[in-house]
Amino acid sequence: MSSAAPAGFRCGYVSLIGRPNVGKSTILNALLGEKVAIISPKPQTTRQRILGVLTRPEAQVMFLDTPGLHKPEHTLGRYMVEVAKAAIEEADVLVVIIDGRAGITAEDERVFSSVKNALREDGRKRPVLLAINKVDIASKPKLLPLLERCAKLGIFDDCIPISATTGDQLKILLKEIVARLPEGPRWYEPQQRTDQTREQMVSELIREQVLAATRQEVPHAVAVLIDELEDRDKVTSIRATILVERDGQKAIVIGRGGMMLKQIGQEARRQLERLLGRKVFLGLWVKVAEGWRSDERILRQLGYLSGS
Ligand SMILES: Nc1nc2c(ncn2[C@@H]2O[C@H](COP(=O)(O)OP(=O)(O)OP(=O)(O)O)[C@@H](O)[C@H]2O)c(=O)[nH]1
Ligand SMILES: [Mg+2]
Repeated sequence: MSSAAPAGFRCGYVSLIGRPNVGKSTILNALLGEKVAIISPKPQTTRQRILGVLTRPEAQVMFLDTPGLHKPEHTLGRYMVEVAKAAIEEADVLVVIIDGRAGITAEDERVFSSVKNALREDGRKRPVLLAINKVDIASKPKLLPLLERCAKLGIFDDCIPISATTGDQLKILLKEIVARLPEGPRWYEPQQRTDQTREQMVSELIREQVLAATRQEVPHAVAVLIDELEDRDKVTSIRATILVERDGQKAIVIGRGGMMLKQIGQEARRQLERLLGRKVFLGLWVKVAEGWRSDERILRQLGYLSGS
């Protein structure tokens, strides 16, 4: 919804782009001061475009958090890369993110090329900022040469070292973003933070707990289907199915004597009660759906193919 804007008010889409695991979602949450995207130490955590709206007296920033750009190996991966590329096209300002501890990797270079190609193809010149994240764990002596190298690439209008975890320099990043937004009225009500449905956020919070509890190939093979989400008198009743791809993964997620699933459920319930502000009953089931990441029917059911 638009409204009469004060003179000089700015509003636009800002896409957060980068390879998996550089901290895009952590940056989004830190800038908003609220959790709208899930985070994990495993790559390819974000699978959808996630809108995060920040409204200030002088501007409304519509951040688009995106899946990490990578070489896809199945239909879900191809969808994720498409989503990220579409967000590049949609952006008024692009923020490319790298991991300051890792420096510029081959995967980052492919991200830079994708950004350059997208800008060349659509012929619209847009500001591109580089955020060098995780400076809290980066080697200080290597940071300055990295910064110089990034500035020399000729792709970025500005390169800003930040830490999403400590909040270091985030204000500066935000200021540089806002300064480059087009002028115009706001699109969302000031109190709106995201366009995700309650069901999507619930599903994501449960998946986050499965990611936190498992390792290696299991996190990639997990999806969460919400079977029931119902506000009762005093509690919200949630029943969800955790999909995995193989029997062995099901055994891992359930754990010995059901201990792992119990732990996932307890932590997820705590997070859900915080999100919903109500007491939650949470029932979790684990189901094998072989090859779901290439199964269009299931992907659609999970909301991963809608609009593509
Ligand atoms: N030390 C440190 N860790 C960070 C920082 N930002 C993010 N992380 C960690 O990096 C990991 C990945 O963060 P995410 O925000 O999930 O990364 P992402 O880029 O969204 O990853 P995908 O969704 O997989 O593309 C998590 O373990 C974060 O806690 C930072 O500034 N400092
Ligand atoms: Mg993410």
